[in-house]
Amino acid sequence: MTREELRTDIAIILDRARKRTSLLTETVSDEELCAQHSPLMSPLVWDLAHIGNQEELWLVRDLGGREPVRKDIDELYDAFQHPRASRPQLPLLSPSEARGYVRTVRDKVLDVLDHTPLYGTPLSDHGFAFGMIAQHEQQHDETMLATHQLRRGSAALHAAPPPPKSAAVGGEAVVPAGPFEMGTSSDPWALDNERPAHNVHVDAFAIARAPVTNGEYIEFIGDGGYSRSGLWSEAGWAHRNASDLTAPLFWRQDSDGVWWRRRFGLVEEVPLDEPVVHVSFHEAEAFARWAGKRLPTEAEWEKAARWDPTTGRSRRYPWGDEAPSAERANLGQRHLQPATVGAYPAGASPLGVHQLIGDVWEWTSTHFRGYPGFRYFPYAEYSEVFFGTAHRVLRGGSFGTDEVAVRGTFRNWDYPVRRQIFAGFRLARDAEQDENI
Ligand code: AVJ
Ligand code: FE
Repeated sequence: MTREELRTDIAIILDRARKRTSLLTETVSDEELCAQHSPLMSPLVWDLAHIGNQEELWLVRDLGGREPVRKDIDELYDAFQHPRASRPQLPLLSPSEARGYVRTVRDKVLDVLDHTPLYGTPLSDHGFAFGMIAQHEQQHDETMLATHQLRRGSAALHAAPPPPKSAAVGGEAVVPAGPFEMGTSSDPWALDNERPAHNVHVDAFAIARAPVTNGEYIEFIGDGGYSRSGLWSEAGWAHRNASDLTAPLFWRQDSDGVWWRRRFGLVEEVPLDEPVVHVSFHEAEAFARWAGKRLPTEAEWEKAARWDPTTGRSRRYPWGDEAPSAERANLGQRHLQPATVGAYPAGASPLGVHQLIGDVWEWTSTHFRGYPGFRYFPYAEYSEVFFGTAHRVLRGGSFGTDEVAVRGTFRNWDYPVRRQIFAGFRLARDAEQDENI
C-alpha cells in the first residue's frame, strides 16, 4: 500500500466514525444529550467531547506536535477522573460547544495526516495512532448506541432489518487438539492487549456452530433456570438474587406467557431464532451448566475463529483475511439487532462455525490478562489497568461494532454483571481427540 492509499484509507475510516458519532448525537434533543439515561452510562454529550479530547491528545498534540486546542478541558474528559454516574454534574461543554470542539480538532487532524510521516516511530507506523483513535471513536459509538437502547421514549434511530436466515445452522464443530498462534505481532492496528503473537496448545473441544438463541434461552427460563441455585456460581447466584434477575435485560412476559422486548424505542415479540443479547456473564454461565456444556475459553474462541485446518495458520477472520462485508457479518450499526442464526453463511469458518464476528459479543470464561510478553502501548489506561480477575473477556463484536474495531484477535472485557452491552454467548465442551461429528 502506498502512503497515498493509506492516507485515503485513514481519512475514510475517520470520516465513517464521525458520521456515526453525528447520527448518535443529532437524533435526540440537546436536553436529552445532557441527560443521564442510566448511572452506568455517561450523558451522550460527555462521550462526544471525550472523543474529541482523545483525538486532540494523541493526534493533534502527541503525533502532530501542535499547540493544544483546549488544554483546560483535559481533566473533565479523563475517564479516570470522574466515574460515569458523576459526569452529568460536571461543567461539561454544551452540545454546540462540543460539536464545535470535535470539528476544530478534526480539521487539525486532517492537516496532521497530510504533513506527518506514516512510519518511523511506533506511534506513526502504518498510521497506528490514527487507527487507534478511529477505534476509540467507534468504541464510544457502540457505548452511545447502548445509551440509546437504555433511553426511554420513541425511537430515535432507524435501520433496515438484517438479512433472513439462508442456511440451516446447528450442532457443534470439533476442533482437534494442538497448538495455534494466538494474538498478533503484525496486524498494524492491533491494540496492545492483542499482542504479541504466541503459540497456545488447546485441547480438543467442541464449539456450537451458532450463538445461543432467544428460543433456547426461553427454554432455560421455562425450566426454572433463574430459580435453581445449583446452575449458578456462588457470585452469580448472589447477584441474581440481589438484582432480582428473571430474564435478559429489556424483556417482559405478558399474561399469556409470551415474551416481549424493548429495542431502540420499539416494543416487539422476542424473535426466537435470533442470538440472545443483553445477558450477563453470570446468566451465560448458568445457561451453559443447564445445557450440560460450558462457555468457551478465550483461546478456544480464537482458535475456532482464526485457525485454518488446511494450513495451520491463524487468519484475521473466520472466513479468511479479507475485510468484513455486508455479506459476511452483521457489523457497523447497519442493522439495529442481531441477525437470525444462519443469516451469514459467507462468514462461517472452515469448520462451519457461524457468526463469530458481528451480531453479539460473546462471553468467554477467561479473565482479562496480558499475554506473555505484554507491554502497554501507548498508555497503560487502555487495558493494563484492567488486568486481573474483575473482568471477563468478550469476543467477536456485535451489530453495534464497526469493522475497524473488531477482528479475530480483538479483545473486549467487562464486569460479569454487565447487561447493557450487546453481549450473548455460545456453548462449548471438552471433546475426545478423535471425536468427529
Ligand atoms: C474496550 C470497550 C472495554 O469502553 O470501556 C474507550 C474501550 N477505552 N475509551 C471501554 C475504551 C477507553 C473500552 N472497552
Ligand atoms: Fe474513551
